[in-house]
Amino acid sequence: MVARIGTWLGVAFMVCFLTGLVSHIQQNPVAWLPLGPEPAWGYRVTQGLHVATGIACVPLLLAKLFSVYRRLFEWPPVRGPVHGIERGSVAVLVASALFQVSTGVMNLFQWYPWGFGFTGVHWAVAWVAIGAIAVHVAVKLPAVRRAYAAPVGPATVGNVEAARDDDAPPRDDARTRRGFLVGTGLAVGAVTVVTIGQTVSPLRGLAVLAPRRPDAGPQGLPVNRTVAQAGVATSAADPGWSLEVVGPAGVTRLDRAALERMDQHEAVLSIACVEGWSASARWAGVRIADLVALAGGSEASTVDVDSLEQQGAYRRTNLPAAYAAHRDTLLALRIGGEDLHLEHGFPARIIAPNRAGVLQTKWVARLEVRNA
Ligand SMILES: Nc1nc2c(c(=O)[nH]1)N[C@H]1C(S)=C(S)[C@@H](COP(=O)(O)O)O[C@H]1N2
Ligand SMILES: [Mo]
Repeated sequence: MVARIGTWLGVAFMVCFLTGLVSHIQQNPVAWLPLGPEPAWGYRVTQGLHVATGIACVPLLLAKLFSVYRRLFEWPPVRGPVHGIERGSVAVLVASALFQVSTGVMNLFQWYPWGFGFTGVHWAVAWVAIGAIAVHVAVKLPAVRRAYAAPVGPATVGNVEAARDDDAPPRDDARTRRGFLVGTGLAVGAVTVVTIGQTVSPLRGLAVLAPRRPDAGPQGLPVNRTVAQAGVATSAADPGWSLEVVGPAGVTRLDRAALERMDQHEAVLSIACVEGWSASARWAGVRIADLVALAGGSEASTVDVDSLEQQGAYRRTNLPAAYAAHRDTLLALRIGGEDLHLEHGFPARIIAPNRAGVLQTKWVARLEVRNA
């Protein structure tokens, strides 16, 4: 039973780790793994999986701890060097796993009662957790093999000594273990069903525990950072707004009317928030590639994007060349045929395929085109 719950937990953690890696690299690009705008749905899937498997880890981790907790208090705590290393790795594993799952869930609710930056610490501790898991799996592999060789019946006991003693537990114990596995499976199913609707829209009616519903908000789209939170209520609504475009050809200013006179393009793209919700919309506006050309840039240019927002971690972002040149990467002016709502980034915002929600900058003030 312990081996089985451990396997599920290991798989969930691995998926969480790999999808988290994708999210981190997208926000902090590295040369060895250039992530691009294709496939358009990529981030929606990887981040949806990241949050769904993270949530599934809550009951799995509790079940796993419950099934082994007596051993956590074994005496003496250390019986030798190898045993000491193994016990130490378990301590690190339990602490880091609890830390990752709880801070991840708190981030879903944008609740930060701690004094450190969430993303940096969540990223660092992910490596600690995955390392401790690797050690734990390596140490436990023989026991896991033995466990899988037998059914979850009387002969398989997590505690091998008991089996050797011929001290086979009564049949009811086998039933209890099977029941515990089924119960854990049901708990995982239940937490998934009440949250997955935040990204799988046909199930949105069931998403009673998801902090964001994919259709709750102006223009049928949730809002993460509001105009008020960003402090742009006045500047974004100012009719005198114009976009500053800076590049090798010089500085150009374009007001909304000028942007509307340029070639308009449509793209159906989703906002996929790091917090796991995602929602699709039909966007329309000017291709970033056209603005890059106007500024004297090329297909190899990158674009720095500045928001009207004066503070906040996401007031400034960068479009790598592959994104800036993509036909569906837009400076969006409209959603579903209507002018962008102020909350969604009026007068203009970035929308690009396969891009983390945090990078889909709202209330754009300035684009700086840089040649590589
Ligand atoms: N300027 C600015 N743009 C921003 C943000 C922000 O904090 N500031 N938040 C981002 C995040 S985290 C998400 S998920 C999307 C959400 O877009 P929406 O509010 O239109 O749904 O906007 C992004 N754009
Ligand atoms: Mo987000």
